Amino acid sequence: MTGTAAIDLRDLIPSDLPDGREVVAEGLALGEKVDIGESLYCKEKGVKSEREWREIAREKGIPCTCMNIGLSTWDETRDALENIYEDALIRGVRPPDRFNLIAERRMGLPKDRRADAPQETGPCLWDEKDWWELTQTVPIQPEAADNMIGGPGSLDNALDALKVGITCIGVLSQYTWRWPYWDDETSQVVSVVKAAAVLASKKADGVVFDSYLEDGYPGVFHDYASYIGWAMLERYVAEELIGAAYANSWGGLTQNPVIKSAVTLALEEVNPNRVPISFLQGDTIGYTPDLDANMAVVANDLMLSKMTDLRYRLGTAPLAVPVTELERIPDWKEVAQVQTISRKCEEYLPMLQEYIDWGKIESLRDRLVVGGRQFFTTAIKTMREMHVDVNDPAQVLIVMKLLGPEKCEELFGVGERDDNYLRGHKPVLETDLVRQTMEKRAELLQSVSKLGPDARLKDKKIIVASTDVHEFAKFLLTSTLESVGSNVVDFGINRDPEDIVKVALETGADSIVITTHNGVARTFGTTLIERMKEAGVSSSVFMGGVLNEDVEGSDVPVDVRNHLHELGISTPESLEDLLGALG
Ligand code: B12
Repeated sequence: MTGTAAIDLRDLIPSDLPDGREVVAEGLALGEKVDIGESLYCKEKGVKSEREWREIAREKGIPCTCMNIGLSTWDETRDALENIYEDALIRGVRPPDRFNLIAERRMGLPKDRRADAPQETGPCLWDEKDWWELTQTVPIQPEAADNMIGGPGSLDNALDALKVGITCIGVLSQYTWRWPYWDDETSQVVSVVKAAAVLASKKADGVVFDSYLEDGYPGVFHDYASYIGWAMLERYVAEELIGAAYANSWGGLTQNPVIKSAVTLALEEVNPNRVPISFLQGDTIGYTPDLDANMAVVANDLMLSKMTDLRYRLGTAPLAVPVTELERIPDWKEVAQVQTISRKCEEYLPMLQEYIDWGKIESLRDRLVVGGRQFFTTAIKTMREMHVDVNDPAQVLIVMKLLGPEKCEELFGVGERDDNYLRGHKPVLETDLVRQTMEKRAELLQSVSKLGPDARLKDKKIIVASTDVHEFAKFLLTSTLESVGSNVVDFGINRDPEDIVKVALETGADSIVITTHNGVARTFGTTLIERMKEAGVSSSVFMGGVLNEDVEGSDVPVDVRNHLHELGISTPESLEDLLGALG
């Protein structure tokens, strides 16, 4: 099934990787020199850190809420925060407790590399004033979230965040990402470990190192038991090897509220120090283009998350997802709208709480915990057997990253061995997004087979690539094209235009099919076509996914399909249309 027996994990370690323990020592020393600022929120609550407040809230049964926010610039994001705060006061609901700053991907690069890197959706923080305003604009506590810790610029961000009073900083799982034009794995992992050690030096002050699991390999795992095992591995590195307080957060890629409740409880079971789960992300995959119908998705998702939080005193903060999720980044009104729904749901909790059969949810939790522990134990044992130093945080992190999600699950995954499943095991509990994607794939393949064979597609050489981390659409694209006999070159995810042109030259591809989601469609398309012209590559180009980009004068990204058409790039409406166009 796997062929993984042939992999020697030790071989994955780059020869220039320094001893992770020394990197930790450097980070601890750096952290000692930093003074943590005071945020408006902590001041208002009379606490030193967000963690301290969460622990009080969980004791007293006070529900907390969270939101994601990241408009195209920091100024727009700051104004949105003010608007959301005022809107809550006007409506008479409690304002959100916290927000995740969804910063732009450039923030993951070292400071001196940010200005010249390709721009995507989301704000960048350019100077001290921007950072300061994060905690001083309104009393809503920020998490320095996306693109803060994980990339090669992690250390810069950890230091800046602490200084302004941010005491929950993530996102560990994002260390598995690749940043545009950055291929130095060693410096990236060193920056992450050092940043984590800075946070470790402030553990006694309540500073927490967060990880939103689905941003890393759990987002593409097939089994929820693997989620739990992966979280245990991250916790082992962050807490036992580096000494930080590790919290996780999760939930966006799960539609079924019962499953979400069980997985959350399983994560709490493997959280020995009871660091409060930072936030419970709302469902992002149950939405349709019908915005009214999406209201039901938000309400159902929030109800069970909130009930789980209060009953088990988790001290977490459920995050309500705006109903426009499918389409683009939300504006402030859309965030405020679901925030109001979230607070209203809290009134219903006491009415419903006692009618839930928690026994069923707990038995699902228990199965996941057993599976997760087995995943973790197998991973550590296998690394040890292959002479990976499991006491070195840099080695463990880099080995897990370079192994990749498929191999991780094939090697350490649990559940009965069964070659009918893609990862060689029957999952303990199949993940929602993988199940949805497999159903979609079956539908697609059936509808394509109805179209009948198209000789023009057979043996056609087609490159398929994703510009970013989103890979489910790429999986559907390759499956569909392979099913009609095309010769598919799967060029993977997080690709730069220059690399695609190189492969097009090497393979003599007839067509290039790009899937993109991060709001970079116009810039990516323009660069790709320019580089193709320079290299004399004449393959036809197709793009799909979320075809938008930030433009001056709009706080949310706008559709750029017309621009792509002017460049000569086709944007078929569906995968079936793509086949027609390719033919
Ligand atoms: C899953 C997901 C993630 C997962 C990805 C897991 C993985 N490894 O694949 C995680 C959590 C990691 C993630 C991260 C991010 N995400 Co995301 N994500 C989604 C989500 C929820 C679903 C996307 C998905 O996989 N759908 C399932 C697949 C099968 O469907 P699909 O992608 O829509 O593709 C279909 C069609 O679009 C079409 N299609 C797609 N590509 C192509 C190509 C061609 C040629 C054709 C013809 C058709 C076609 O065919 C598919 C089948 O119908 C969407 C919101 C949503 N509900 O759609 C946001 C979304 C795409 N993400 C978004 C963003 C911003 C991000 C981040 C940049 C956030 C951040 N700042 O950290 C990061 C990415 C960082 C990085 N390094 O790249 C935004 C994009 C916003 C925008 N451009 O306006 C969205 C829309 C959410 C939102 N509303 O803010 N994300």
